[in-house]
Amino acid sequence: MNVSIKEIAEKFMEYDEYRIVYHIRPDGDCIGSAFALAIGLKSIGKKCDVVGRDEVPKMYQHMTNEIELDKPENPVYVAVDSATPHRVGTYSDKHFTFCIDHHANTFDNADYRYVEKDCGACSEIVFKLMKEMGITITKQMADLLYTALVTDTRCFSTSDTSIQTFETAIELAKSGADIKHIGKRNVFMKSRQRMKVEEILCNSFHFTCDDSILTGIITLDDLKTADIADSELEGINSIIGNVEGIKIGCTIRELPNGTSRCSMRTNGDLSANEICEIHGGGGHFHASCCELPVSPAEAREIIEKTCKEYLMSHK
Ligand SMILES: [Mn+2]
Repeated sequence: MNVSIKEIAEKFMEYDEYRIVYHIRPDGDCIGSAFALAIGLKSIGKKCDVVGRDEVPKMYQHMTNEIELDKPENPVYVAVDSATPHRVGTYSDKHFTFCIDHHANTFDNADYRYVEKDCGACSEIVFKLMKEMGITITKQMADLLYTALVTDTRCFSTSDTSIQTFETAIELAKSGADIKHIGKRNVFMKSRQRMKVEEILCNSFHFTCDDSILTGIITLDDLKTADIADSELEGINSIIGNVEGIKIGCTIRELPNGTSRCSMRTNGDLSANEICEIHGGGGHFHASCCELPVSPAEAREIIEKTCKEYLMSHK
């Protein structure tokens, strides 16, 4: 059931034990949102833990390791930043009482769902919810929420960045978020390994349709060559969408199970969400994903064909 922010805040207050679940292959937004909400709930006397199929990416562990969580015995489940039950991975068989998200959301069986489609980051909504519950935002919460905000909007540059995004940032800065360092450290600074894998990606570029469609590939072997883990690639899918003149860009990443995750970026009136829906995926208007059960090379052929057809039907 879809509810208002006020209603979901009221419902939140009714329970005492929570398990917050972040999505598979976690990013800064789901990690920052989940842990900020957890310490916020703890600050008003609730019992709470945070779980996910995959571990917290290394770059965020310095923020989350120090957080002491509870061991709730009979928690209600909360999904953050997860568009579908598939996104909560090994927890998808659980009953979810709450779902808080900013994607084209199909988490239909959650009891109480609050979604702001295409808002900059899920943390904007979590911030709103915490304020609505009367939680005082500490520096620790602000750092987590601000990290989520800048990583998902690539430092206020995605088309989902809005006035609300900036207003949230201001309030988080006032609550002590380390605005001098968090953006640079999490969005712009790159390791040598990261530079290498980006070079490999750029070398794999293939332009079609008068250079309006661009695809790139990162294989598991490429990760070995660059000596980098998949969990350290956050934001890499946005490179392709920033190539001048591109209408549709797709970064195809080989997954350990042999499938290919295709991250679509579009510009202007073209909807990445609509293109990904053709292959059972989804996400945001300009940034979306789908998974194809084939190799990256085969996925490239399929995706280029789909994009070409989509482009032709939207001229
Ligand atoms: Mn997000």
